[in-house]
Amino acid sequence: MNKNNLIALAFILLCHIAFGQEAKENYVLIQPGDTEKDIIAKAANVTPSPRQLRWQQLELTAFFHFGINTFTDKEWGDGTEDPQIFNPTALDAKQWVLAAKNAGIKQVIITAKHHDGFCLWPTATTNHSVAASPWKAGKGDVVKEVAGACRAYGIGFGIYVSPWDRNASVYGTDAYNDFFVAQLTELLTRYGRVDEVWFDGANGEGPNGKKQVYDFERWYQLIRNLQPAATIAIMGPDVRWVGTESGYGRETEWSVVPANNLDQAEIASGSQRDLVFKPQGDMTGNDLGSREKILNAKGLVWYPAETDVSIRPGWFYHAKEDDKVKTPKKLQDIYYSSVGRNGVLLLNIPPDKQGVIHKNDVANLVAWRKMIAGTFAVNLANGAGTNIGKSGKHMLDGDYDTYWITKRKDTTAVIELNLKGSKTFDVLLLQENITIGQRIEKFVLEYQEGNEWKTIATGTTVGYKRLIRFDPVTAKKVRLRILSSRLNPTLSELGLYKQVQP
Ligand code: FUL
Ligand code: CA
Repeated sequence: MNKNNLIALAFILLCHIAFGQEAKENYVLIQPGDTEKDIIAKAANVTPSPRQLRWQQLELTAFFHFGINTFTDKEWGDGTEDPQIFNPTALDAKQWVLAAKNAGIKQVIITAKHHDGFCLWPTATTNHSVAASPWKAGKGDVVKEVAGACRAYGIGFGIYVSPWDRNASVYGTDAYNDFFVAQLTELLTRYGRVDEVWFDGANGEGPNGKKQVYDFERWYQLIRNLQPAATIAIMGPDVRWVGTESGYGRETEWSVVPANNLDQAEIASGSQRDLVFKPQGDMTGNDLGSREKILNAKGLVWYPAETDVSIRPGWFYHAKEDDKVKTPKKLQDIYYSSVGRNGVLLLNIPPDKQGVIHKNDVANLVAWRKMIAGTFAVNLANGAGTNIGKSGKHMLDGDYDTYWITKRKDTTAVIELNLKGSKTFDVLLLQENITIGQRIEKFVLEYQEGNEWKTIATGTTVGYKRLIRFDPVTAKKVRLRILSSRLNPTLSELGLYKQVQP
């Protein structure tokens, strides 16, 4: 061990002594001597990085799948498409962004390049781009229009760039990694701030029949250098795919999961302050982060779930799907099963051949928003008296940053709420303060009828946000019992709501 390593180790030890635990990080190593108790406490102290926290708090994000496939009426292009067919007659990126924003969406991602390799910006890397199309006489730039609209309306901007490229002649050779770096560099330097970079896992054959070995780590480093605030999603270190494209996440969703490829030496030396590799392990199974899973891990990492789904059956626009747009009720169900299950929703809204979001999609988005905004407008627990003293107010003030936490070593709690009169509600909202860690493992909501406490709903994990729906209950007194947590549980917010139906 060299001198620098020794100094770094001494620093880590000092932190242990000073704080009784490791400084807050979004990953931690499990040491051979760690007891079960140590490991559970370590898991409970892993927290999101600032870019992960910002992303989680967006709750609602959108995809715009748009490109050559919009004009061929296909889902996947093969890279032989003629750029001449790309010709939206009325492209209006402001209309896209406004439709998203009006639905409560806080960030959008444009498919700058899909598997067909056609670039929506005038790149210097290939002729297979908008520059070779008749749209705006080859002077157009879709990425720029979307980035500009996001800035104009004050929402986040992200890019989808497909590593799989069925057009690039260099695909399948080392030169492709340089080609991809050049494309990313253009995208990350020309359009101002980029908030999310989305890589999917498709790795098929290119035009020469070869597959590519992707140099992901080089790409991650480039993104960290050029856009340090951007989350790198799916095939990336910051955000994990929830595992389905249905819009439904897990009821038990831990944001802290095993990562067995953390580098002990790099972490100990302090050179690894920021994850620049994808945590490995199965991230699509039913149980990712239970006690059983983490006890056998070599390391633990904050790696939260993103739930992607399209508002239509396909990812790209097809006129034949105009009457298959998900209904407001279906979107509402998806909201509760994604955002309400400790995930971020990434809802795809594909612009049509004209270059606008179809009126059916817009109408359903508006109606969906009305239901969600109406439901969560008033917390029926507001002003309730509690049995937990002053700090009880912190979970009822509508402010995520203020929170309640148990005293001493309590990992369970009973929180009684004396509502301001008899209230009728059918939704429970819980939010842990994830800047402290994710801890709650089991809870039950009950109401008082006469002298009896009756169960309304039970749940396991909470995380950033947990929403549970149930048949309407009318009560004056309710209580939340936290039955099990990994360390002191926290609650930033607790809410009771009555659903607004369409
Ligand atoms: C997948 C792609 O193959 C689909 O076309 C779509 O872009 C989806 C979001 O990711 O991997
Ligand atoms: Ca609060």
